[in-house]
Amino acid sequence: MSRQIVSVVGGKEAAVAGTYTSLNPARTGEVVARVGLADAGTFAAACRTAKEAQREWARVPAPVRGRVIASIGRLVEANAERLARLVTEEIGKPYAEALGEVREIVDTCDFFLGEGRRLYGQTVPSEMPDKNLFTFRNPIGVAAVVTAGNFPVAVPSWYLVPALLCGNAVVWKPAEYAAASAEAMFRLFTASGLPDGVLNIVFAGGADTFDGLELALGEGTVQKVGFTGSSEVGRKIGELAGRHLQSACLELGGKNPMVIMPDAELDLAVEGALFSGFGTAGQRCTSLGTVIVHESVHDEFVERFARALRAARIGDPAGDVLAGPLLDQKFADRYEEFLTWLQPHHKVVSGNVGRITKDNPRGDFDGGEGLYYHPVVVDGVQPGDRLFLEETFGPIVGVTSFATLDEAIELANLPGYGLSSSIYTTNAKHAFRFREGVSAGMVSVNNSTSGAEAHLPFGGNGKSGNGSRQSGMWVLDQFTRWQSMNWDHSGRLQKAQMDVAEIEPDLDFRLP
Ligand code: UN1
Repeated sequence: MSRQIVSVVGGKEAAVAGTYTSLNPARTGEVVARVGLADAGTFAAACRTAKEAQREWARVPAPVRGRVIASIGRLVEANAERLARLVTEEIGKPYAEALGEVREIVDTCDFFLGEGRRLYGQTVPSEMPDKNLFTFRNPIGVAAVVTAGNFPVAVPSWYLVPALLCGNAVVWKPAEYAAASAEAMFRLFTASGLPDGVLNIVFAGGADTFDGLELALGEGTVQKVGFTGSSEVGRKIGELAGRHLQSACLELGGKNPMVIMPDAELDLAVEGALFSGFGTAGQRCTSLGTVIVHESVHDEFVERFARALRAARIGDPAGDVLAGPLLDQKFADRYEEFLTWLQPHHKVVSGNVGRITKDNPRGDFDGGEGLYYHPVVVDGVQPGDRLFLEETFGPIVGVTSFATLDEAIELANLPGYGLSSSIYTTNAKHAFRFREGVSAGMVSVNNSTSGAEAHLPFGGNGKSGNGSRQSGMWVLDQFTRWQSMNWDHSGRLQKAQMDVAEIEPDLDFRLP
């Protein structure tokens, strides 16, 4: 029996203005959840409710809020298999990866439960006597968080956990096609004892969310917008937040390059390319976009890569497979469009292309009722190609070649994204030169483009984001604002820059 789920605002079910059916992409006849969608007014009302609840929450001592985060971590850990199974059922992510995704929530909680006892401010010396200076981290207020469904629980936790720990309230709008996974995570979070209204979940379509956000920003009930999704929508959200003088934390797309040097261990590189190109069916923000391989090892690499891919299993995500289906019909439709970018000078070295069906099977797998696609490796991609320049969310990887490392770095940066990148080399000089030159926020050496750990800064530059960083201590700057305090206990008005003692140097002094 499928679930019926609706938005929860202030601990109560919110009004429903429309419906959405979340399907299992591995068997599209199976309904995972029927979702009641809210309208823009409900979204704005949720932000008002959050604003009310935030006042009290901010007064809860940070170490106590840290204990709540600890409880969330325990609850998620105790429900890890159930939550991972639901993620697999709803978006088709292979179970082992789904379990890893759930682990990432626990890791995030582990990091931030201790932050409740730090959240350090500073004491700073004053330029005048009998005066003390301090800094405090204040919560920002309400964060409106809009997330994608490719990481339906881990990536939201990157926003929710630090936002709550820092004393903010949250209105979370997850992707409709991952609504059941999001709702399950919401229930685990609220089981921790979070007061009603501190965390609210609103299911809504994109246009209603945007209108609701505009209303809320106008009413002054939102102080931070968190968004994970496409560069196109990120641009609009950043613009909207900017008009209201609020900053957005944007985690957008990527065209993540992998450079393979002539001194690389090729089999290791093949393994990395396979996992980051085709894990989650190529639908991570960190998925591999283009392999930029040195001309001297190009042919050997392409041959080994194509061979490894042919041997890889695509199929039921509940089993031991490299990739399952695409996330949802809308991603399948978009992916079909990316396939039209293939041109005569491209060479598909992986076998068949397109949807896996009875007429276009992959070995003995005919895809059944699932949104399964052949994984594709395209050799001969050139810098002017759309396949080279634009994100192609789905199981397709381009290959191009280079002669010098400087040229490889230039190619790596050319598409103008800057989320993740990787280099395979056994020479430290190459690794550091690449790190310095590449525009990405994340650089892997002898590792794939995926696999960010939960306590390192994560975020992009250029078309991948506005420079904001999530995770670890760095995300605290997204969810707190620095306040400075000066306290003069001299009993007189000491004017900064004016009433400052001077010690006269003898600047004409020279050594004999
Ligand atoms: C994303 O796709 O939005 O590094 C994030 C990784 C994951 C996070 C991906 N830990 O692939």
